[in-house]
Amino acid sequence: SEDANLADTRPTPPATAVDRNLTLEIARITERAAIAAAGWRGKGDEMQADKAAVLAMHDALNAIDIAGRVVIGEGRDAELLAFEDAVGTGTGPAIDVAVDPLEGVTGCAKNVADSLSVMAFAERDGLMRVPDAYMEKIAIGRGYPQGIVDLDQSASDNIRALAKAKGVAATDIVACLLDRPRHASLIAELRELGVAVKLLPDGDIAAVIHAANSDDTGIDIYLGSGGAEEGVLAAAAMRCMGGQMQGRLILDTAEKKSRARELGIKDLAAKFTADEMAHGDVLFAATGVTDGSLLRGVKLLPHKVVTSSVVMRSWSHTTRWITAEHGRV
Ligand code: VTB
Ligand code: MG
Ligand code: MG
Repeated sequence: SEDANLADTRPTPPATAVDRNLTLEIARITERAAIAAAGWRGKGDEMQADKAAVLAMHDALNAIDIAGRVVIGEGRDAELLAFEDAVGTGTGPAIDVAVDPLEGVTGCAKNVADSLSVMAFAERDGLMRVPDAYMEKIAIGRGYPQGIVDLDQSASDNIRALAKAKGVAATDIVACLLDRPRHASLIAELRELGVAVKLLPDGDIAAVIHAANSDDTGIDIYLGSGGAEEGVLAAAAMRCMGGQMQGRLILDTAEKKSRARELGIKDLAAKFTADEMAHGDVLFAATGVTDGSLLRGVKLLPHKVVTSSVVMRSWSHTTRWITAEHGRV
């Protein structure tokens, strides 16, 4: 029978939905930032690489017709793309913007895998505001009963539940997490169960996307803590892909707690679903800076520059992989 979704018999999106043509604009922006950062690959200078990406993203973003507002940005005191900054030309739809112009600055400076330029667009008030803190995260792909993994369960219980739902042994599960000393006991617990632990030097937005695409990547679950802002960006991607994700802020200082309250977070110990972190219609885009497991890095050739990007939209659940050739004139 004909797939209703492919036959395009879907209802018209609500008026509040993000203009779908912005999917090309958002990809253009991450392309620009990635190209700018590419010149800094392997130069050992994280700051300059990040600065180049921020500037390029800022300029590209300000050229498009949106009344944008930075919700996830470069911090409160940043010169460019700071929290609450107005972005875009100011005419056009009201859009809340999340940016990480160079996600994985270390990977870029060292010219190793998975440095990306990342951005999300949402309807006004569609993105959660978070303090500069870590977030405990868990993510799996679609097709599982709601709530089979949960941050309130032990890692072992989560793995057992996932393995059972997949109809495999816990030893067949591949779990991915950031390679950090703070994860030592979590890693030990997973290895005790015989889980295949995949340790990443950096980049947990890509890791969450991998967990959502487990058929392709072989990664069944993402676990552990990483940046809270990366958590919101990953939630935007997850909304487009349709898996399950939870995040819980790690507010281990009085300052982080009071900042969270200032940002309107009432229950400081709350777990947030992907939908709570990024709601309504959202767009997500990433362009590879260095060659990685998610995307090819920018190719700087004499006559052209080649970029590889992914752009997704939650309303339609579309994922587009875009290879772009930018002619050098
Ligand atoms: C996290 C993670 C990011 O950097 O922010 C991490 O979310 C920093 O963690 O994806 P540490 O403070 O433990 O180094 C990334 O891996 C890359 O920006
Ligand atoms: Mg950044
Ligand atoms: Mg980052």
